[in-house]
Amino acid sequence: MNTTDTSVASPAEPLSAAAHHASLTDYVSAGIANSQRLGNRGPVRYTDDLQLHPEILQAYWQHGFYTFTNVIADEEIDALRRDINVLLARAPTGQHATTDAQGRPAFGSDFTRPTYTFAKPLSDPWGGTTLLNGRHPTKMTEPVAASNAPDETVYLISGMCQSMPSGLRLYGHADLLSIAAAINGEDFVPYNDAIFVKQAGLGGAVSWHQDGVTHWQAENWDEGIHGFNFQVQLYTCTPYNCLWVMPGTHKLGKIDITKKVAENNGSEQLPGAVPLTCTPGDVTVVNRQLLHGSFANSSDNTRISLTFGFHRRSSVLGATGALSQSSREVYDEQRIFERASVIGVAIDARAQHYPEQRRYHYQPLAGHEDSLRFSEETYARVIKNYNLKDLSI
Ligand SMILES: O=C(O)CCC(=O)C(=O)O
Repeated sequence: MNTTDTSVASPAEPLSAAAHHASLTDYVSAGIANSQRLGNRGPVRYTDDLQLHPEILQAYWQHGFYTFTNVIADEEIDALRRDINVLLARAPTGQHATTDAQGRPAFGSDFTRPTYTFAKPLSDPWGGTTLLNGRHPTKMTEPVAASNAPDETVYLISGMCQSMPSGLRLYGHADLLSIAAAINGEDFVPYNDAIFVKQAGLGGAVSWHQDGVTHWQAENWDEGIHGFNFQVQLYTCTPYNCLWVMPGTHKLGKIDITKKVAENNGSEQLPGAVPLTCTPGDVTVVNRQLLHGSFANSSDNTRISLTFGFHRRSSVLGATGALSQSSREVYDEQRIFERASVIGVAIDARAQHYPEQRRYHYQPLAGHEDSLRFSEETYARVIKNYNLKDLSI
């Protein structure tokens, strides 16, 4: 993409990618200044008895997010990138295609839930629609992609634990699971996962939203009731391609996003937001009630974010399905056990691959370790199609 053409389009004509990129300049400067004021980022730190350091927890609960630096080692990032590259090379050529760019049968036909979700380049496929419980009420700017851009581009990849050996191992990472326990309690439970693929000059926007959809009116509502999402970053996240968050909004209840944008003269550049800039191997934690979103990636840098979340058990037990899950589903003990068993197999897959690393002991599966050793048998029984049992709220 040519980023030197910064001519600004008139409101009537669609924005070029270059003009879109240029239109973010002042917002990016303000966001960086906001971010430097907060400074809630740093390495994972523990107390002597291996509890996540209380200063980190305090910062997370105050602002609703935290950036952990240098969590995933370079070698593991390389393995994740290799697996993602295979998935991208073997992706169907479009949402309804069955072959990849080389004419081979596309990856994913073994799984019930589609592996790939496509979007038009630089579009905002969810904004202003009723998709995903209508939680993205406004639409981000959709700049015009380069004339040689494909009609559709991979927007999301689902099921990282079944489609990427490195993805399953990542799911059992001891630091990440320790953080999940510190935030949601030792009996925490999984939510879902999705890989956001924001290719340079092509990646779509994710309009401003809060993730949670079920517990806003709950009697016991509080700032942690909808859990959080990790994002493991495989590439550098710049203010132009990264996720933006609005600090502290996880405490405000359900926000009227349409009103907020209207009060900002209709501009999606909401004041006060912070860009979650990262280097490869950094991991962000974002509360699912925090207002967040990302702009179309009109920059020259690709972002790939492995996104997976965890909940408090009490938020999920007895709840009914939402988002990707049908409202007829009830999250009972058995359902939670089956979905949580993915964590058990992931911990063992990681231990087999990295025997020198600390192995996380997941309290809800204590005593089940032998039946959850990573093997062909547990892949077929626990991992394959595990995402049909996601615990979305
Ligand atoms: O990474 C992005 O751009 C969007 C992520 C997001 O909206 C989410 O994790 O809920």
